[in-house]
Amino acid sequence: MTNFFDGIDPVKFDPTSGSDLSYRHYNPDEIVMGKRMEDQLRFAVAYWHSFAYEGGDPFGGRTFDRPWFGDTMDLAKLKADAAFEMFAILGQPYFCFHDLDVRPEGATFAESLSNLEEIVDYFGEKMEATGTGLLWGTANMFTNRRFMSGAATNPDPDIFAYSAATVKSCLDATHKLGGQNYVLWGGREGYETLLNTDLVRERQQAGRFLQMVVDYKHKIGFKGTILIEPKPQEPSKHQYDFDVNTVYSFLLEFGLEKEVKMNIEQGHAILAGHSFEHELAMASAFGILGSIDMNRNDYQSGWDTDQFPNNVPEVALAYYEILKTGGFTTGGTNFDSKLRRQSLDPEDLIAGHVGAMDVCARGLKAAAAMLEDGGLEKARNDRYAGWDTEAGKDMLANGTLESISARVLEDGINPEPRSGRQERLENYINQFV
Ligand code: XUL
Ligand code: CO
Repeated sequence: MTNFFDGIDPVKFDPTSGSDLSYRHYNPDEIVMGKRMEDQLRFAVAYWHSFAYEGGDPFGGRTFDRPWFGDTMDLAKLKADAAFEMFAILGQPYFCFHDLDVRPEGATFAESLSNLEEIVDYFGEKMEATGTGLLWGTANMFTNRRFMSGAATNPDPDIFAYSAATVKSCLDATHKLGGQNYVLWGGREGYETLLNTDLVRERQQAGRFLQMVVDYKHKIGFKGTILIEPKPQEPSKHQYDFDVNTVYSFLLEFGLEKEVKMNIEQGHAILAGHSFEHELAMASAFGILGSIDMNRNDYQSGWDTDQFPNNVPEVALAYYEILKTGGFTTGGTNFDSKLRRQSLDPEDLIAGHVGAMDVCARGLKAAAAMLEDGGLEKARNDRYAGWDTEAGKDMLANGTLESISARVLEDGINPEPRSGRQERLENYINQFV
């Protein structure tokens, strides 16, 4: 037991409570589209933001004062104690971590590995005792200077090797802890300048690397899903996993489209010039929608600020796409969100998650109501109804420019444009959010 969260009671669903540390909308047992809300949303805490982030920004260092900050195994265990206490206070079913978040870096790879294994055993006992699950594990291959020119895409084959050994250790850890997924986010898999970069080689290296990850997953019998998390830039000027569409063509090229799905992050979608729901709809169309990282960016700064979500209409459209595919299977809602650097108190950490969970619960319920009502699907189907007629189907299947041209002349086809009804659809959405 730590005393970090002393005085903070477990957060309960109580819409009438005057406290900002209770759930007003997140009711884990409420049934939404045939499943308990907890099982639809499958929330996870991001270990890095909640327990490893020190409050720094490019102009100033640590603002947070946490008793577990430091490089020893004892402090890593104290951090784990506090983390599992927070999961229990929030009733969070899952968490996610990078190797670097949970163990001190060793002087050698072997020492880092043994630190990781010791913490994994420590986590294992706590997970068993509390029932908390691991949504996903991942490797941090972007913070240490050895990864400054990339991990799998590095010009130095020794860094590729170090990265392969690192991913093996993190996949082993995830497997041992019963993780539901394994994530690869390539923050340094990209370039700063084309002047020193061989795009063709780097793409080949990344493809081979991913094939090795998938082979190893099968070898050890890991039943979770391998997920790629797209992001267009930051920290690299340009990242290869730019967006869902880019990653899908990469998967096709390396024969991995049936093996790997997407972990889509709200803020990354925005950085790519898309909306969150666009990226989700795209992934769903390709059959590769896996999991989500839930946050929001500051819309003025244009930077990946990883703030807790607070915009119900946006979140509703995201869950609409997820529910339309039948909901999560191995995936879930990971709060890849961090406190602002002035939010120093333990209560702030709880409040950030409580508010975010309530926003997601409202979004989920709105999305379910829209789907059950069916208004959007009906409007969309009506818009394309011409393609369901015999003539429409036949033209697409068998038409040639000549045969179609002959029909246009013969039937005197002279189409009248029809309204896209965007305002009416936007008003429709507003009835639910
Ligand atoms: C970075 C980001 C990462 C990944 C995991 O923008 O989102 O935290 O989610 O490496
Ligand atoms: Co993320």
